[in-house]
Amino acid sequence: MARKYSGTRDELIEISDKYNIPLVETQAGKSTVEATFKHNLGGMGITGTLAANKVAYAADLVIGIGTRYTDFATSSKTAFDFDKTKFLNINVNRMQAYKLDAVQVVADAKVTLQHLLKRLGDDYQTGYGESINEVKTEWLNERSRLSQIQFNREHFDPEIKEQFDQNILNEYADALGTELTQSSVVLKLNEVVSPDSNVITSAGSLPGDLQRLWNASVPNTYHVEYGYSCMGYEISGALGVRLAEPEHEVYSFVGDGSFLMLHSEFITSLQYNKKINLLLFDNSGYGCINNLQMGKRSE
Ligand SMILES: Cc1ncc(C[n+]2csc(CCOP(=O)(O)OP(=O)(O)O)c2C)c(N)n1
Repeated sequence: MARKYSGTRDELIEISDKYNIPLVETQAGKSTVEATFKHNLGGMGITGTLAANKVAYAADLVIGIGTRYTDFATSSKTAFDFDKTKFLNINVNRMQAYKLDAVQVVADAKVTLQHLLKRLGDDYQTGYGESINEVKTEWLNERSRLSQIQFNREHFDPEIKEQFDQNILNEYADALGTELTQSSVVLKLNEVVSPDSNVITSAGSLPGDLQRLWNASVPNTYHVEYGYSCMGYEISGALGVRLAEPEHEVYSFVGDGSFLMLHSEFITSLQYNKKINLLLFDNSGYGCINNLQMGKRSE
């Protein structure tokens, strides 16, 4: 599990390649290593990928690099098999290093990985064998299935079952004036947005969908505020990202709820001629909150 601030891309690739270790990503760590790297299995935890969660549960050792092990990343501590899994945490923050009763290394991630690489020698290999490639292929097939899902007005089978009947779904499509599913749109955008663009989001259903679906093929191009998951960060944050990296396009993924809550930096960006691209996903409500309510059988 990795985060990106100490610039560990090269060491992560080297250690993963040499010893056949799968890499999984937290929200803040996503895109430290490009998604195209063969052992990068993508997002970890409740909003993560099938592949990342499978290897995490199978692991006998998890090396947590810079991670805070938040509830999303650990699926509220159900993502690991605590009977067998041990943890080695590398973190500059001692409190975070203590988590999950780990062996603690309070140090910079890059320097620690460089030491580990020297000390592990040339003989060691994990027992994952071909299974890393197999779970990655399985997940990429599932991802491609999600990209193909098309709404239909007769017998649509939604991913979240038994909540809306066909009449309600049709009404919803009519009210919104679209039949596109959010995951298919995210995946299409991943094909057409130039890979060196920065993508940014923070609240609602989009951070989860992006952590699972977005494949960043250029390192450090994924910027998601999921510490507080603060609605309204999407547009103000996009302007900040544009100011910090003016040579790259920035695409802000924003839900209609977040957009209504705070969009004034949209005007600032126009005033100062700092271009940001807004992708507004209008599902006419607080979709993720509605989802939680339905999950608890609330009307
Ligand atoms: C400032 C703030 N207030 C409240 C919340 C709690 N909250 C999280 S997501 C959400 C609804 C987001 O709705 P929308 O932006 O339309 O996204 P959707 O879930 O529909 O994708 C709310 C109220 C929050 N994260 N931040």
